[in-house]
Amino acid sequence: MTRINNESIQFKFPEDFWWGSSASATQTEGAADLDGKGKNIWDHWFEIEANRFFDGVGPQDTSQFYYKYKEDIQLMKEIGHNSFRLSISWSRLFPEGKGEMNEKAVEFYNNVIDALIAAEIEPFVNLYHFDMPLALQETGGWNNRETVDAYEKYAETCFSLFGDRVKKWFTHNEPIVPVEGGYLYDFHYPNEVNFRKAVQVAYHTILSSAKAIKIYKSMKLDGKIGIILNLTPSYPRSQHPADLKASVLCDAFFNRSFLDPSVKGTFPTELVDILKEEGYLPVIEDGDLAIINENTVDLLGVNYYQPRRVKAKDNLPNPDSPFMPDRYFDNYIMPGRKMNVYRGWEIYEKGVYDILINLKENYGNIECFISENGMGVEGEERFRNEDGMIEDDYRIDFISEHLKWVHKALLEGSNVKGYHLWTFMDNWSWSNAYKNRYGFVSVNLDKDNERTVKKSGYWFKDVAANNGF
Ligand code: BGP
Repeated sequence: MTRINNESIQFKFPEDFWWGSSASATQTEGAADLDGKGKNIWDHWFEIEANRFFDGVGPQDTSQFYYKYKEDIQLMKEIGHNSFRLSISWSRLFPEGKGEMNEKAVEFYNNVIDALIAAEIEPFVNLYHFDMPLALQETGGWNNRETVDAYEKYAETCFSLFGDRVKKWFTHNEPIVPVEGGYLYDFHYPNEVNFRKAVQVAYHTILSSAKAIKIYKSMKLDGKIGIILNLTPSYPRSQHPADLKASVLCDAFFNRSFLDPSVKGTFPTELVDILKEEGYLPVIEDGDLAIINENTVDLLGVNYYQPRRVKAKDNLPNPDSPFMPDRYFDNYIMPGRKMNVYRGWEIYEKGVYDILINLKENYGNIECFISENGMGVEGEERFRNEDGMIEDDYRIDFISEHLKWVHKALLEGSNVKGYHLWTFMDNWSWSNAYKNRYGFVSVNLDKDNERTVKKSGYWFKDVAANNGF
């Protein structure tokens, strides 16, 4: 690859910009039942309903980071990473979610963290990425307040084990997704449709985050703690008041529900009013709201894939149907929108800029970074050239078009500190398994998970080396 001539760099980022990628334990580690790891809800769901997973491939068949982490970290270094986000598997560290700790897990995460630091790649560590230990799910998961206590203990353990070396912590990744998937729309275990539980689960997750932040601060470790949220700007179909109202409520349900308590320590009034009026306020204990109010994040990870487009409802909701947020808005299919046809997600690059400017203007310009952004593509093998490299120019285009908007936000004063692609290497995804490939690095499932860097990986190496493109 040719090094970009410095003068030709049009989009220049700060020297200390974080360049890297993100991943999660369940999606990469493998060794799902090895070395004392307990089951989580994914191991369990696959056991009971393998047909819900693409090609019948479950979480034990991931890219085997557990065995190959050394090789992977070398590859990260090779393609210019100065930072990498991973998650700790709660059920690897505490096989039952609480109680006895698994020393093998401590050894594994120590090794990974040390190897990253030795390669000059800063570890960003997330505590929870959709992977509830099964034992805790069996007593209600996030719907049960005792899970918050177990999580506090788990978080504290991680801080004391690894907090001397890890300086960027995250309490949760996309906490609204398990709420939507597990309790509203049937794409995560336990596949319930129950708005009351959804609200309680969301509330307990927010509380757990604030409690973990409180513990972290009390330990006076040298580092920052944040949360990672999937923010989906809600664009109204038109400026008609009914469409505008639909977009405000959609935003309150799907963005501000977690963004406001995490950054401001308060809940959006629009949402609280609805929950009150409809009788769905969660059970809140004395003192909780003060904890949430006083323990907001230092740092916000923004996952951005696609916006939401909404319009006022065409029809009044059926009063007998289960209560759902969707009774306040309909999705709107915008004519001519650009799509990632493989994943069925809209591509709207400016969305990332709108998010960053919103954070600047309405959230105290909180320190943030793009913690996930990426393009899942099916059948990438057809782009492999004679030298064995996948020529994923569409991914280079996707990343650079988003980075241009990040750059514009930066110029306008956004406090954005980095960009992490989802994901480092092709990995297993929640029920889609290996259908869509996202990585800078391809993984050959038929050849002992052999890794080869894609064209985008080499391109990114230059971007990181030049702090721009
Ligand atoms: C985010 C998750 C990731 C990842 C990504 C891509 O929501 O944090 O874990 O999976 O989306 O989505 P998918 O794998 O469903 O295509």
